Amino acid sequence: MACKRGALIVMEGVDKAGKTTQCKKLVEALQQSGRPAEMIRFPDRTTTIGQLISAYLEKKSDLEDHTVHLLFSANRWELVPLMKKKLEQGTTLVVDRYAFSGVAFTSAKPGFCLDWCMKPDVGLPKPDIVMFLRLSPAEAALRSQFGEERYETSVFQSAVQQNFEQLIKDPSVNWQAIDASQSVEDVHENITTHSLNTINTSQNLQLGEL
Ligand code: DGP
Repeated sequence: MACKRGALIVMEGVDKAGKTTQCKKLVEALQQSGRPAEMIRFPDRTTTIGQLISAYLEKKSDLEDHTVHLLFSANRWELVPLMKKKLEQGTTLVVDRYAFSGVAFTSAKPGFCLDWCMKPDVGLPKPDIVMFLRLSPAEAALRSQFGEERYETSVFQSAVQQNFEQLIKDPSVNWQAIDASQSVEDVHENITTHSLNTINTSQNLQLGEL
């Protein structure tokens, strides 16, 4: 019998919403229950393209806005062969940010629309579920100081939040909004329930494309 494929589970939201913490906890919980699972994080700063992105985020270099948008997308595309292989082998991938961050962040810049921003990511593996960790910019600001990286300002994050609220209306994507203002454990429980359902249902479905 062919091995059942893993699920592609994506976590999205503004900075400080708890995505990284929740991705790690979910992977741990899945592994402990005997389900193969791995975490992937975008941008992947380890590749050559990722290093260009990292320098840009750290404000060590400046890049034209369209150019950096395409680099973020290329950074996702370069991992596609590995992602597909892992999914086919039955490993569930828990992904910290994906194409939706690309759209929400770039379209928060003047002169960019959601439609143009989505184009370079069309054809990427489609997540079986995208969990939107919803946290108001005011609550996010209370969690801790923003760092020094580009985009880490309340004004920019508010624009990003509004863009996410538009994106989650797209019925072609399986969005699940999660109240990220709850305790870490409550959010984790909520995310685990949705993830287990998704793993069970997606194994009988073909992996789609964005
Ligand atoms: P993180 O390593 O998760 O803190 O992400 C780094 C920053 O980059 C964060 O502010 C979100 C932003 N970001 C993530 N993906 C994209 C993308 O595809 N495009 C743009 N413009 N920004 C992104």
